[in-house]
Amino acid sequence: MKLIMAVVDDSDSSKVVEELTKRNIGVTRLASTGGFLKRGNTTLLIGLEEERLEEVLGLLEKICKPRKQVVTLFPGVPGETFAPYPIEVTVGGATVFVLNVERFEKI
Ligand code: 2BA
Repeated sequence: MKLIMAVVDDSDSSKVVEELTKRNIGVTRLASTGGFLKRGNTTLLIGLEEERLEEVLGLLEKICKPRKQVVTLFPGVPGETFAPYPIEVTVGGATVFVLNVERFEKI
């Protein structure tokens, strides 16, 4: 068994959860915050049989399209001036970790 941890954009998460649920694949949605942009994103925990790994990775790739966006950063270092500045970053896409599951129980 495998566990996928996927960090996705909030705006893509509902579609991913809907597709996984349709396919009878269990998923847990966690509210998370990116360290760089310091804004909300979604972390999905997806436990699945290894045979379905590629199917789910393909689904994430199809739904979570990377796109460019200009965001305004607010530097928060004490003692420095707090001049907000815009930068272009890639959002969307999915940051995916695939872990081996040693044991899986539903008790
Ligand atoms: P954030 O840390 O908020 O990063 C959002 C996006 O900002 C990143 O997208 C990247 O395009 C850009 N970015 C990040 N650090 C940067 C920097 N130092 N300079 C310029 N641009 C930078 P992704 O790389 O697709 O990451 C999306 C989210 O996935 C991240 O949100 C974070 O929550 C998570 N993530 C990415 N890499 C990770 C890792 N190695 N471990 C755990 N979580 C990770």
